[in-house]
Amino acid sequence: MSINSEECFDVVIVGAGFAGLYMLHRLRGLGLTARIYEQGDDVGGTWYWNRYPGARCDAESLAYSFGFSEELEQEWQWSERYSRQPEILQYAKHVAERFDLLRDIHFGCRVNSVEWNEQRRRWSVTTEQGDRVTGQYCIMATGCLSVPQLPAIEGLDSFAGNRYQASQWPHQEVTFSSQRVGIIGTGSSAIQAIPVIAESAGKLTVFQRTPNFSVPAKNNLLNRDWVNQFKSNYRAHRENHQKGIGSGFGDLDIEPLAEAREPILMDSIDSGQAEQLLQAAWTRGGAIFLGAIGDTMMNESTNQFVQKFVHDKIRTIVNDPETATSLCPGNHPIGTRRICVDIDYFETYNRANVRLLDLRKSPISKITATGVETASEFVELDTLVLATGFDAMTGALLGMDIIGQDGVQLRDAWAEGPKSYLGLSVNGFPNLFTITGPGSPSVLSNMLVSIEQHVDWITGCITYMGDNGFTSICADQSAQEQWVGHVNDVANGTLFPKGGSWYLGANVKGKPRVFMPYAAGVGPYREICDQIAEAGYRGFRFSA
Ligand code: N01
Repeated sequence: MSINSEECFDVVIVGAGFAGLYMLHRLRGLGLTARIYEQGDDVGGTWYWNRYPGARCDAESLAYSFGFSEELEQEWQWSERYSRQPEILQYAKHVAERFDLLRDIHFGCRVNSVEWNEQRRRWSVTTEQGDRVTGQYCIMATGCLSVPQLPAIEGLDSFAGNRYQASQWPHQEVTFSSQRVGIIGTGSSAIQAIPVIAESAGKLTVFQRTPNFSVPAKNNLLNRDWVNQFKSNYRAHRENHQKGIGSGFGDLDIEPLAEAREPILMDSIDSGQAEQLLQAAWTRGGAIFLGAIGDTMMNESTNQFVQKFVHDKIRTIVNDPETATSLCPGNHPIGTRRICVDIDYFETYNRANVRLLDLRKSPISKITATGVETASEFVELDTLVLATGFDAMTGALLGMDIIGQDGVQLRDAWAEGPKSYLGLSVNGFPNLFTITGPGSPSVLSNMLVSIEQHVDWITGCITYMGDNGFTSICADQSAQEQWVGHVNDVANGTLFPKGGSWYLGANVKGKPRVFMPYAAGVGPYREICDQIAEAGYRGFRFSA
């Protein structure tokens, strides 16, 4: 264990996922010194940890990639429409090497304390491994879905077979052949893993508490001519992802959405046209299905129309009517929980070796050494997979001691839920920035689009401070309150709060129920951030 006595940096970054990597690159461009601390043993963040079978991105490869370097975007070749986890991890490594970032990253180091020193106007950052450094700025690039959530089920630890967690998957190969496998959870992770595990497992039992809406990815190998054509117009596509109506997931390239400047609302079309739009989006594949009818997330009756469309699809795909009924979500409007994007998920239930166990009819009572006991039966298992989600958005931040002005802990400041200005800065925590923090579009958007926007904004802000002789910046209390109020108002104007999802902290016992992301979309959010910067960073206080 090496103890460095107070190395000083301009900036200390926590996390070497895409946010941390791009942030470091931009800070280098400003001539600043920076150190990244990363808990994992390599770059990649979420793509380093989430190695479960079938893990891949639910945004399209050419949209889920960096746009800051034209050379990078031209030279890197994605192989599939939705990239697999190993390819995305390879891309993260390539970015780190190409921009010579590795020399400023300390791996295997978990930051446990970040404390503001008012006299020195610097952050002291300490790691569990004994490093202690200071930075004028501290930037949290800790990811929104990086703290796994284990189910509170009696006897979980007594299971004597193989136990895997989707978000902490082993680095060595895991095989399922001829085994009796059980999986708990039916969120995005499980919906990707189930079809792949089913291919080799002897028998797969899916323990489903809440069915989820999922749309087909329609994945394919990318055609080089199509890619070249797309890349020849990359700037226009990027602009569309950053400012368009689809939250950055890709181009709304179905008729007549491609030409529409405004979303097409249900009121402006008849039900036959609405069906056609949904069918076109379903056939096209991907999460932009939710954008096919523009008021799906705002209007209850539109949402019900879209729900019924998906229910009908499930009933058409799944042969067994009882299983199909169990798979039809009924307790939340579509899109209010993160929509899943799948490859043959519903089709998998037609396999003879796959069985859905509906926990709403027969809840899990306990886990024993040999399997899972429900109210109606005991399921013997060789292998148990947990795909039970994350303590999202605030988990990683509140897992550290972040101590701001007057010794206030972030976890106390956020006791009633996260409060920030723009999801970037917190009152009482000067020179601390959060990339894709609560209060910004983050998890509702293509994360790469949001990461680049935040990093660019922070870079602009630090440049402005240097140019004007400022040494510290802090969000103003009243600006923060107004922003939090605005984030809540926007959420309350949508159906999101009805989802009871991790967006609201509803999956973590005792977590305040606050809708955390900003739901107005990446385009409007970017405009607000830019206007605030142009107005001399309105709502922030600077000190010389
Ligand atoms: O987690 P989740 P996830 N007994 O929270 C169930 C992103 N992501 O890891 O809903 C039984 O969605 C729980 O049931 P319920 C994406 O943003 C992206 O799958 O609480 N079940 C639910 O079914 C996504 O939304 C990608 O009733 C229990 C499941 O576990 C986010 O990560 C891929 C239980 C958790 O689902 C999280 O997805 C993967 C219990 N005690 C993930 N406790 C891509 O980009 C929990 N559950 C592709």
